[in-house]
Amino acid sequence: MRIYYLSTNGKAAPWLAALREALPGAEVMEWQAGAPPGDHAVVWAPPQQFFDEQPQLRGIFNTGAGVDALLGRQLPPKAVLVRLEDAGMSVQMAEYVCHAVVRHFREFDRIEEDVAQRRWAYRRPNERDDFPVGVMGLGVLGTRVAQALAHFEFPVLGWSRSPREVPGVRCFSGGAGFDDFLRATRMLVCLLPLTPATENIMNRDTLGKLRPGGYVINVARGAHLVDEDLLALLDEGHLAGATLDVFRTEPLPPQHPFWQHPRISVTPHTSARTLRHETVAQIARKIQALERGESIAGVVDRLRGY
Ligand code: NDP
Ligand code: OXD
Repeated sequence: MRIYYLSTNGKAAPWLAALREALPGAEVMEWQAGAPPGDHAVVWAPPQQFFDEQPQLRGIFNTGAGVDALLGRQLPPKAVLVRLEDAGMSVQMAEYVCHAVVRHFREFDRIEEDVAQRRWAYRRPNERDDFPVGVMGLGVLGTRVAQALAHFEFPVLGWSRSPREVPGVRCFSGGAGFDDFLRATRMLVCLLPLTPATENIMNRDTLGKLRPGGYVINVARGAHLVDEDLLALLDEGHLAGATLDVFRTEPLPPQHPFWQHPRISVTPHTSARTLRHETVAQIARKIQALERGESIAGVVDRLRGY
């Protein structure tokens, strides 16, 4: 069995070593143009040329949860496309989102400003019930995030494509439930996959339905958010702020207004990093299962887009 590893970050060596250790019977190598046919590929955003040269691939394993970049390629029709399921990302995502929610709710930014001025100032505590948090996407990551927020006793709402039940979370689904979900939400978290149905989903119309003083946390993909609409709603005062980890263009261009905006916090696509050990272990288990002819979880439905 031959397995190719392809990444855009130029750090192939430790991945190759980890894959070889986890799959001792396999020939694991970095792909080069003109290389012989492989059986499986472990990839992040590979060039189209790779798929054009490897039409016989049986498994394509993404080293991330979101497969939007891969679905933009022409993939070998028979290969199963497999996404990462958690692999250490859900706890990171829960940390990140809880941090952003708590920082806003507890007004830690303002406290830091006071402290910088050596000002010993108390603020009236906010009421938790006035800060309902709505999580769009109740999959592997969204469910963990919603449950973590519920532990902090925020009112938590969730929205998904099909009906879901998550203890401690008021769940809505589909187009029919979207308006009610938005109108009941003040702090909106996006953990949707990027698909034709979810692109630009955070726009003037939808963000305008959030409760006054709304707050946006985007940890999914930059194309979920219409940048200009967010800026307009912040300027108009309907929204109080945003924490953004993902952007339409990454790295975020130096001249982009998000960098300097006083009520936007920017992080460099770092809310949930791919962890090599967990990722290789999960992918190796799935390759072995496929080789035994077993079915595996995390196979992407290419028509649905996630
Ligand atoms: P999952 O596939 O497990 O969950 C996706 C959720 O979104 C499901 O609940 C699904 O509904 C819901 N959904 C999909 N389409 C729609 C729609 N049209 N309307 C309403 N709900 C919809 O994905 P993960 O939780 O693993 O990951 C989510 C995304 O997070 C990834 O696709 C990726 O873009 C992003 N991500 C970002 C990272 C970062 O570092 N910033 C790191 C990792 C992931 P249903 O339950 O009905 O299927
Ligand atoms: C992912 C990501 O999709 O890191 O896993 O963005």
